[in-house]
Amino acid sequence: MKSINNLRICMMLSMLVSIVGVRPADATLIGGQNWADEVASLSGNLQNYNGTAVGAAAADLVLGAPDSDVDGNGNAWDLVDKDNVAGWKGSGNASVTLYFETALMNLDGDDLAVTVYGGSKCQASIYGSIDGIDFSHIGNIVGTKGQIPGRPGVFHEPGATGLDMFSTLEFGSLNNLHYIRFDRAASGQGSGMFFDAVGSVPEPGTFLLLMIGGLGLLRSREQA
Ligand SMILES: [Ca+2]
Ligand SMILES: [Ca+2]
Ligand SMILES: [Ca+2]
Repeated sequence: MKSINNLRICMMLSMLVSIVGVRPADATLIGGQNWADEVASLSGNLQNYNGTAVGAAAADLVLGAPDSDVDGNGNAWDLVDKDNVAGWKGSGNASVTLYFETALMNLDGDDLAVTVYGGSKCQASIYGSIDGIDFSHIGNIVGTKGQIPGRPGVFHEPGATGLDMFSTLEFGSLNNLHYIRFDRAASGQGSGMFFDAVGSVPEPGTFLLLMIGGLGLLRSREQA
């Protein structure tokens, strides 16, 4: 009898484990990437591109997976695109600190993926922190001269690397970062800069899944 009870307990435990295992993954993990969960703090003039959201309401638009470049052409903001970004233009200081429930790990190579659109003179200084108190400089994202197409509001990703959709940063000796801070570091014409999403660099296998998912989405759009 005892062994049957033990078996039952084992079964219940394994069911529990599988329920836990199949729950819609941690909210932070979407598409295999660990995206920012909360805005820890912000200061200065933060807004989305058209200024329909400002301050905290704008900062919230950086949380979660990228959702602004709806037509997926790498530019914002085409007619179908959404203004789900936060950043700055014009002049003044701006800073936003994002919190990650699951710490960002120091991987081989780049560690942080930033979906960002900016002018040719945009510049942000990026800092990381384990505890939200002590911040270390991770790097900068800087606009590229001649990378602004002719029509206003249609920006390329500044300093995009081989990962194409993202600017990426390497943590150096840092690891397990829960906080990432973006500080505005340039002002005036061409310094506009808007962040769509901030997350971990996708694992190589995830790229394939994202590509397959993207193809499926294109197909369903074509059929619609
Ligand atoms: Ca677009
Ligand atoms: Ca690294
Ligand atoms: Ca967004």
